[in-house]
Amino acid sequence: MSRPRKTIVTFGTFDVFHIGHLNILKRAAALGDRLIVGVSSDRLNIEKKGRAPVYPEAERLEIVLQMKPVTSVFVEDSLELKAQYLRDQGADILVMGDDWAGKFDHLSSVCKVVYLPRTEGVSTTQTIHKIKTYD
Ligand code: C2G
Repeated sequence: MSRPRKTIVTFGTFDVFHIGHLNILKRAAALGDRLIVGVSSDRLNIEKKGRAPVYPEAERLEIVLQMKPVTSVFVEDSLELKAQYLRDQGADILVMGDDWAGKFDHLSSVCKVVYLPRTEGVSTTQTIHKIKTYD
């Protein structure tokens, strides 16, 4: 009998896509057989961060979907629905960057929860600042 496929799920905004985003997708995918990414909605970003992302949700979903490590994407519209999203997607492992360390430990009743280290020295906020201050 063939081994059951292991499904990895991760979440993020992935605005102004950069190498830190790609690194976490690659490392997350390496933990299983397929990687499903919940891309946070514009609405959720406005609610949680007070502003819309630079790239609209439809474009962020398409960019993430076309990344080699990614099998499929869906819209994450609420941080509180994580358990439901994980069940719907058949997650075996939830992967989050370690900026979220400890925040999702309660979901270990649904699937395994793994935090991976962030890539140093790159972020969407820094990139936006860099572009703004170019003369
Ligand atoms: N990341 C990383 N290294 C960086 C920047 C980001 O590893 N230098 C990771 C983050 O830890 C996260 C993913 O890339 O796992 C996406 O980052 P963000 O777009 O900043 O995601 P965020 O807005 O924190 O997610 O349920 C979570 C929400 O969707 C929000």
